[in-house]
Amino acid sequence: MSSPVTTVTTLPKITLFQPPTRPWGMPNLSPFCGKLETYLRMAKIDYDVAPSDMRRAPKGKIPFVKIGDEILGDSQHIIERVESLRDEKMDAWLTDEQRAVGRAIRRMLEEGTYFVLIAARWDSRHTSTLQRSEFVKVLPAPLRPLFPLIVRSVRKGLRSQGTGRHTHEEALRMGADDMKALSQLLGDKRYLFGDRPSTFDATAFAFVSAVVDYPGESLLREETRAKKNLLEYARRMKAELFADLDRG
Ligand SMILES: N[C@@H](CCC(=O)N[C@@H](CS)C(=O)NCC(=O)O)C(=O)O
Repeated sequence: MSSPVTTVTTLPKITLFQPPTRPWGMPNLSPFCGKLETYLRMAKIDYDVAPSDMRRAPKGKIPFVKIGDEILGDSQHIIERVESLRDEKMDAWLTDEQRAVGRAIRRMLEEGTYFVLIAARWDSRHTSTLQRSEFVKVLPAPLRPLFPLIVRSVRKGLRSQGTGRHTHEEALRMGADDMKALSQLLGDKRYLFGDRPSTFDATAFAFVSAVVDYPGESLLREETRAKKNLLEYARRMKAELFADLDRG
């Protein structure tokens, strides 16, 4: 699979290692993979996609990339590395205050809301159905019977991170309030900071899609879906960047 966009910048060849599926009309099961691919498409950078073999992941997480001969992990480090190689910086037009707000939004979604999203998806109502159905597709066949162990390990991770110490309702409320804040910050603008996209929109879009397109019911999903500007934002970003998505 390669991107449908036209390359405008000469960069070393980029291979994006990520799960190859696009479940439920979202760019990726992983919002961090969705974020990185959204950025590459916004920046009109050509890339190839290859399946993510975790044994090669430098940080033991997805996404990771190969840029020329260099293997790099972490969506943000990758974006910063690619930006450093480009003449045209995507966020050059932002004020210092907008950058600071963007950073706060990004860190809220990636370091806070993300764990609520995981709590919602790995809730026992969804692990035996929705979550299982898509997650096993990206696991090597011999690991698929180990899904119940993965469920246990995800829940253990949530507990040690802290989100898992709250009741399910408390955690979902925190995530829904994050999305309410995002909706208020977006207002009626096309992108987070006006008529032009910034790298922060890659995170915002990937997380909104990861919440609203996931079919499993949760307070996080229902309250986010009630924010019309977030739904419209996700719809626009998909139309602009992901015409090759199956649906949604
Ligand atoms: N800060 C990392 C976070 C990436 C991340 O948490 N990826 C998850 C999938 S959404 C993962 O690989 N989890 C596997 C694990 O933690 O073992 C980034 O921005 O890339």
